Amino acid sequence: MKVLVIGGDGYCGWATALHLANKGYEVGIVDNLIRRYWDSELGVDTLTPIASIQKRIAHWQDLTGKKIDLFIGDITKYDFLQDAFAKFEPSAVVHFGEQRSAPFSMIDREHAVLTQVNNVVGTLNILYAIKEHCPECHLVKLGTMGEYGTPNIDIEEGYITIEHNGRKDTLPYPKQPGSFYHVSKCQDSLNIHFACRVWGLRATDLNQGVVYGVLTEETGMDELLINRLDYDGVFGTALNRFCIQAAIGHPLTVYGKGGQTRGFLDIRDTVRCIEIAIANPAEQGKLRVFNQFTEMFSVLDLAHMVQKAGQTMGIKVEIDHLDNPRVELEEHYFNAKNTNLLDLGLQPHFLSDALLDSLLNFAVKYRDRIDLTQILPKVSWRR
Ligand code: NAD
Ligand code: USQ
Repeated sequence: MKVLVIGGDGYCGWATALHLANKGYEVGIVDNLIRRYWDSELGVDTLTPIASIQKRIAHWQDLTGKKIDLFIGDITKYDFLQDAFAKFEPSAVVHFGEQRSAPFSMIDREHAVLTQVNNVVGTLNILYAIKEHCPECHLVKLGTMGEYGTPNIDIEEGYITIEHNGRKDTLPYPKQPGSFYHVSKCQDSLNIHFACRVWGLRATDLNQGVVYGVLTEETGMDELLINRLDYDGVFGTALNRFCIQAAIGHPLTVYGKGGQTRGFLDIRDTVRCIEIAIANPAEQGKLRVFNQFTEMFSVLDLAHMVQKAGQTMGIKVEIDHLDNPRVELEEHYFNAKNTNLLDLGLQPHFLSDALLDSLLNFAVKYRDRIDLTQILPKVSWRR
């Protein structure tokens, strides 16, 4: 089976491309390497020294004998995308290729527009490419739990059954995104749903929570295959940032009260969830939605867990409550369903002392690469 991994040079995409190749799928990577450019524009860098995509792929082939095709180009350019589809002829497309940082999308008007054009146009082009080249191809699209926001009722997986004035229907779950980035994901979901209903395409929207960790079976095989690990205030995410902050003795940057609760998952489960979604495709004409996270934590819970893990390693970890640069509820109800992937066989790697330990040790190993000026948040939702 041929799987095109769009955004295959990124954090989730690289790990997934190797995992699928290891499992015997024929893999092609599409990426325009824009994420590497955005990093250099902001003056930030991954904690880990990542090789060029060409070197990564060549080294993977040397180690395993497995070939990965590479298409370098921008999916918002339809001619390029069509050409990649015609050459590769995918039976499934996994779409990670978006601008994925909430703070990046809130820098200013230009970054909000860039984010929405890049994400919405890219996804729309993929829908057209599937319709025109391979209408039976299964689209597996990375959405986000942040599409739902933090409603005061349980969060279902994509749809909710509502009774209203004596009538009943199952409808898309209401969306309350928390940044212009998250809004782009909601627009993607609407476009994919429309294409499934009107053109009969099939898709799975994976509403993923915040991913943590860096090693997977494949990316851990050799240092040249190492994955990116972001720690800066724009692209770094909560738990990864906290472990890296702890490793250099920087107080943990909890925004506001820290009662913000989110779904989280280990990157080893990200790759497995994608494999499960591909192996069990959606029905033709349907948009299926899975909530892709394994556990829920508040930001302050995570900070306390990192503090405890640091103590056992002899590292003193302080927790700071910074003025929250975002506009979000700091105390709220949050109870999201996540049974669809479990029912299909996902066996979660729950957050453990061993994982925190290995992430902290990883951060200690590369601590000399850390730029202290990139740790505090600089982007405000209010400006
Ligand atoms: P990332 O920035 O590491 O990787 C994204 C990749 O897509 C990059 O290599 C980038 O160059 C590429 N890309 C972006 N726009 C492109 C375009 N127009 N054409 C071709 N390639 C393009 O991001 P990630 O952390 O791997 O996230 C991947 C996906 O998963 C995103 O859609 C994100 O919204 C979603 N997601 C991520 C997380 C997380 O915690 N990292 C959580 C939930 C959902
Ligand atoms: N937070 C802190 N301190 C930090 C960083 C974050 O308190 O140093 C808080 C934020 O205020 C927020 C929560 O932690 O309440 C999560 O923030 P995050 O930066 O870890 O994640 P987020 O901005 O939501 O975005 C990340 C990915 C995005 C994905 C999303 C999944 O960058 O691509 O869509 O996680 S979710 O959060 O479920 O929407």
